Amino acid sequence: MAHTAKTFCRNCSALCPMEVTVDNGRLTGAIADGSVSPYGPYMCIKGQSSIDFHNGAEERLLHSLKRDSEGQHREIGNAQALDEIAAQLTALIERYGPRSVALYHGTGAYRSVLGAQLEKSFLSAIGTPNLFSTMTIDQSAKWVTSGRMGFMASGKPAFVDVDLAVIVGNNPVVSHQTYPFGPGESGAPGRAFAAAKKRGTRIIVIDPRRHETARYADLLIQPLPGNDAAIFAAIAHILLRDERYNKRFCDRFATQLDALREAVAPFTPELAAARADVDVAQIEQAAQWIGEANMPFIGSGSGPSMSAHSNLNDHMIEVVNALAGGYRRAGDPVRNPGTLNPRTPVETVIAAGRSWETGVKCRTVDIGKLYGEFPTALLPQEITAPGPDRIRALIVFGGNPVMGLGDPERAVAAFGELDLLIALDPRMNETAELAHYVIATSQPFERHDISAPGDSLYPSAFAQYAPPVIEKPAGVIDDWAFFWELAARMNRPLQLKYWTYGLDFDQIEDSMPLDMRTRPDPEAMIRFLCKNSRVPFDDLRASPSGVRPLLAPQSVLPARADNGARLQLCPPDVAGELAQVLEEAPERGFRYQLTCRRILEAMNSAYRDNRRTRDKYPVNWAYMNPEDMDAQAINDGDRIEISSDAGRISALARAESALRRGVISMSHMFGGLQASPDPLQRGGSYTGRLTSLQQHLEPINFMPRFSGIPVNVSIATGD
Ligand SMILES: Nc1nc2c(c(=O)[nH]1)N[C@H]1C(S)=C(S)[C@@H](COP(=O)(O)OP(=O)(O)OC[C@H]3O[C@@H](n4cnc5c(=O)[nH]c(N)nc54)[C@H](O)[C@@H]3O)O[C@H]1N2
Ligand SMILES: Nc1nc2c(c(=O)[nH]1)N[C@H]1C(S)=C(S)[C@@H](COP(=O)(O)OP(=O)(O)OC[C@H]3O[C@@H](n4cnc5c(=O)[nH]c(N)nc54)[C@H](O)[C@@H]3O)O[C@H]1N2
Ligand code: SF4
Ligand SMILES: [Mo]
Repeated sequence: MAHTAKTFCRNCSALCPMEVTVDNGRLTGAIADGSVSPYGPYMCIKGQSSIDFHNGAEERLLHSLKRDSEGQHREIGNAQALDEIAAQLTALIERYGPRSVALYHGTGAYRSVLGAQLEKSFLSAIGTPNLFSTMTIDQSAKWVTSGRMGFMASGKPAFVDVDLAVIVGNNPVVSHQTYPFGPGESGAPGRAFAAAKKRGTRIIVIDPRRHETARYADLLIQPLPGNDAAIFAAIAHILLRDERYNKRFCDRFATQLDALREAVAPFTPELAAARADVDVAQIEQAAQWIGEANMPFIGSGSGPSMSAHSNLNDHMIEVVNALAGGYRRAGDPVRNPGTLNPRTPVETVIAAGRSWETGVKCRTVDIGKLYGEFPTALLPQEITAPGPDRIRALIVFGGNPVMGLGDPERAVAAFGELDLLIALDPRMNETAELAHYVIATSQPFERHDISAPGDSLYPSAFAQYAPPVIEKPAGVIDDWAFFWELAARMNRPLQLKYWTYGLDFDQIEDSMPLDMRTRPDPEAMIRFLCKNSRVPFDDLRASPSGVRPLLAPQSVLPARADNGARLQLCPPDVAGELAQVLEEAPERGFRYQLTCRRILEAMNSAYRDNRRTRDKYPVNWAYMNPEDMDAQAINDGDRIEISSDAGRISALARAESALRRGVISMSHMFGGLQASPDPLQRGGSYTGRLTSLQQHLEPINFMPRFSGIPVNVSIATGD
């Protein structure tokens, strides 16, 4: 008998509420559940694909695997695998110390709530500082900015309160990535943009590509990539030149305005326009609108964070947001004050912490932690550089780092030197292929979750509890249970805490010590996470579509006293980086720059092999401007060679007039690790091959260059 059940999707941070149909122990369908959702009914194609995946598409793993001495993966029971892993980790820690163990937290781990919390407890229990995540190969430029500038504890305005949205290198209509990095709403993003247009919100998009979100733009600037620092330095220049910045805000909350004035003086709009190859008038226009706005939100996505001068790009974008006073002020509405984790925003500056300058450092570079993590681009050398405390065991939780890192020669070789590589994943991805153990984990619909990852991101207060709607296959294990079982075997007691970014796990006092003899009840753990919730757990359990608590209007509180902290608009290292940009000559000998791009159908490497994706993307097309194609006599569908100074790939060209000239736009993590002249045969082209993990790394977070990569293109010859 078929029945329906309420749950929510866990593929991305929109966490769309959905209603699934269960028939004879199988999921047969899913529709959006808009009954309580803060976005109304909404679901994207990946919501459907997660049903296919659950039913075995993409060769979902139904049991765990162990690699034998011939390199073949063979089925192994979870209890046996856990016994062996626990024994090996214990021996490594005894012999080499806790630093020999590391963990990589991938995109699949963020929305596996109990797993992610027990992961933190596990690392703390064994005492290793070696936590890496996708964030340092993504947008940790934002973390660097808050570490160098400080940030406003009042937070940024909700989209409904914004009168100007500036969207830089971010395509939320496809990626659903918005708050707190950029303006918008993650669920039903198109609807939110359409409503904003109706309200009269001005929208500026700065992106080499006229992308899906750009259809809502009032002003579209299509720069050459890697020039956001120059563009925003020029906008700061104009705002200061014309005295159009928010003087009241800056006098009260910012400092180093004189240093900033001096540093951006040479960044005339003409200089930025020439560098970015755009009209000066467009930069002047953007600055004028920013100067006129009452409540602007200037934010960015992965584009500027992945291109040259990543940290500086982000810093200058934030500088302009600060000059415009783009933060909530005392008395401003707080549309979502948090449900599970209630917050009361205060109008005060949190001082620049520069966490990477103190505390525990990497082995191979004198750099400390950024939001509790080491830079992922350093992971290969932290494994390979000789020394007693080198990383010898790596747990990959919901990730595909050998593909995500790029530079396969270096990354794959380093992973090959590990004594123990464990992949915790429901897919046999490229990293799992290299792993000694692949632990097959359950699917979201089979486990207990709570909407903690969306708690501060929803446009209004909302929470949802998702118990399993279907039983998990016998051979798979919940992510959290993997950590608990391992810790139990290693005699390391775990504690459940409500950890969120910015907190030090060890310093969180409120905890639920776990019984290490009997597997904890996941519902009891979720109940603990709801301890401070505005909606009691029992009410959440009784309302499977979620709850929107009725709250009295909340507003930002004034600070009780001035804590003395100010936003550091132009610290000396930032001024130095700006001076460097000024002197820099364009990278010679390259005709194009390759930029990043996400597709609706896939989530990085996940769902790339779903049939809904493959219908449209037998390969990740190399999109080019048609005039560029004509100039090189390249036709639609032609096989081309793309080469950077780090490597080369073959790809299939596709015309896209929405793309400006001089840019090639491609999605990442297609094509597999093996180089191949035939993209069709490999299901695409692996763009990571064009990135180096030794050259072009940023200071502080060691962000590699994944966008704005200088490349040349030629028509492929032979096979
Ligand atoms: N459907 C789907 N959703 C996803 C993902 C997915 O794979 N698929 N991935 C998730 C992840 S891990 C992340 S990090 C987020 C990312 O979310 P977004 O950042 O919104 O992702 P992209 O679509 O890559 O958008 C980046 C944009 O930056 C532009 N760009 C490239 N270089 C530059 C530059 O130098 N300057 C400027 N101004 N623009 C530039 C590109 O043209 C592109 O439009 O999305 C998340 N959501
Ligand atoms: N060249 C280039 N490189 C890039 C990028 C780029 O734009 N260009 N983008 C970068 C960015 S922004 C990111 S975030 C990284 C992505 O890097 P990764 O996170 O390392 O890669 P994903 O492909 O997202 O891997 C997610 C894995 O999690 C698994 N998974 C999904 N749900 C669950 C779950 O509930 N539990 C468990 N255990 N596993 C689960 C999926 O099956 C998948 O294998 O790549 C980075 N690398
Ligand atoms: S936008 Fe798509 S992938 Fe993201 S939560 Fe909603 S249905 Fe899932
Ligand atoms: Mo990402």
